[in-house]
Amino acid sequence: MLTLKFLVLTLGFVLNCHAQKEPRKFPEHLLFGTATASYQIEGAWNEDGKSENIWDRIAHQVPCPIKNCDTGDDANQSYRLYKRDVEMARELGLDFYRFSLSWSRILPTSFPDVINQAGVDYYNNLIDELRKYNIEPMVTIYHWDLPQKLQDLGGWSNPHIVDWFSDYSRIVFKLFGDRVKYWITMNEPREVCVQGYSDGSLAPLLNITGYAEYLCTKNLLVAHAKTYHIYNDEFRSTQGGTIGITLSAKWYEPENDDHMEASEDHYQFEVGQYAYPIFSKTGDFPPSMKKRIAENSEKQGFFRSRLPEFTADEIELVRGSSDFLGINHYTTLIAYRNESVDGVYDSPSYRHDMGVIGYALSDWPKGASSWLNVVPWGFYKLLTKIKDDFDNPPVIIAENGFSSQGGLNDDDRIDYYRSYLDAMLDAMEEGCDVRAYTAWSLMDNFEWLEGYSERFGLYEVDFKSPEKTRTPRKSAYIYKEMLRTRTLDFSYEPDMTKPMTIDDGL
Ligand code: GBE
Repeated sequence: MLTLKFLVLTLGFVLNCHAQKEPRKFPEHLLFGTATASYQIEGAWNEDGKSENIWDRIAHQVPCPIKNCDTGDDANQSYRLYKRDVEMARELGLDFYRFSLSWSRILPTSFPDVINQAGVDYYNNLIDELRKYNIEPMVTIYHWDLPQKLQDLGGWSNPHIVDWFSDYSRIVFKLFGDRVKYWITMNEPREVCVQGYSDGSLAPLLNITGYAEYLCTKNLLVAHAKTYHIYNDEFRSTQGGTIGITLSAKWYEPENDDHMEASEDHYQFEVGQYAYPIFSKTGDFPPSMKKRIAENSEKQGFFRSRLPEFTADEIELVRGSSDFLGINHYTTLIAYRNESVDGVYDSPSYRHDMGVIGYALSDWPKGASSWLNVVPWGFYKLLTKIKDDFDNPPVIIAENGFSSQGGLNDDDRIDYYRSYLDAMLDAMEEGCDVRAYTAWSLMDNFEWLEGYSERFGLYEVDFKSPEKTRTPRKSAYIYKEMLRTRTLDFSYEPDMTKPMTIDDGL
């Protein structure tokens, strides 16, 4: 079943793992960071005037939907311990640190009428602490923690969210934009819309598949675009930053030549539904996606496509509304065309509209997360496709990383980072315009419905200890050396008996 090309790639990967590879230099201009997100690390869920968001709501639901009934109530307590977080960023020698803002901490009513000074102080302190040590803040405005009140009003399925979100954005530009030069409007809209509204695997845990995720997608894109233009028109000339969106993007390798179209459809339903409107000349959803959903809708008796249309004004607004394309990439699957993914043709469903199933090969190494297959050549293929499809946009790798069950000797995570960075360098040699690379994550944190059971950190966190003690893993030592030397060295072995040092001279 496998194509020759595929065999050669697989073989190449296996050989790469075992032969001792020569060190490779990273280009001078490539920036390195790590990432976290507000709900996953801050804790302090109801302190100092913060109001309830959709993750607080589901975390407190009975029976609990989250593994081991974990919650983000305390998480890493970064609300209190942010100085330790910045200290770790210094230990690693990061160029930037990516974190997100909690909407309900800054605007407890969800709206601009009340600004919670304690919440603003927290982010000011974090930003100032980073800048004191020459670490650039990279700020995600929305990483999944919608105020519960807005969810009660329909959340991302209500078109009024365009105003709600852009009002919130204008406030954070005003508050923090004098010191923040990298803005990401949204983290992974596909996960917000599909996992949140259609397959019930992220808050708000809705299952309205084939319908709600498309409303969400459209509103979210327009909200993103309006925010981009607010930045452009009101802040860019004085603040001089850069602003974009971050998409999740797996690679889907066709099972064989018969499944090329399936692989393409999957890419369009995952990445294209956002990237195409923003980065192609059309300003609209990918043609193949529009066609598949329209045809299914008609067959099912709808009077119009379940995928809403953009107005001419919205197309103008969305087209070109990103300075860079943020990519969160972790994994690869094999794409297989199956027109009846859910076993039902007749009822509306995102997966049925897409008509593709993905599966992993049994010999692929895996992380602790069920979905995480280690396939570095998929990263290479994804990056070169993005370059070809969208006229080589500037790319920020906003997340890439590996999950384990814990432990300081994380050689599997080190292999992951080395092989994925190797693939990224291959893509850059092909001309892909990658400007920055971000490891997910600085430290273990609240992994959504998996609670604390899956660990992505360069630093291990002892969630039972009062100080949420953070300890560098072997991968932290490796990342530090990589950043210090700007070299991908496949054989460097750190001395973990030595504590991490701070070498920024400050
Ligand atoms: C990111 O999402 C998030 O931005 C970050 O917050 C999170 O902690 C990190 O990755 C690690 O997960 O049946 O294959 O669709 C797969 C990563 C669920 C992208 C989980 C959806 C990973 C895509 C279930 N995945 N996610 S299925």
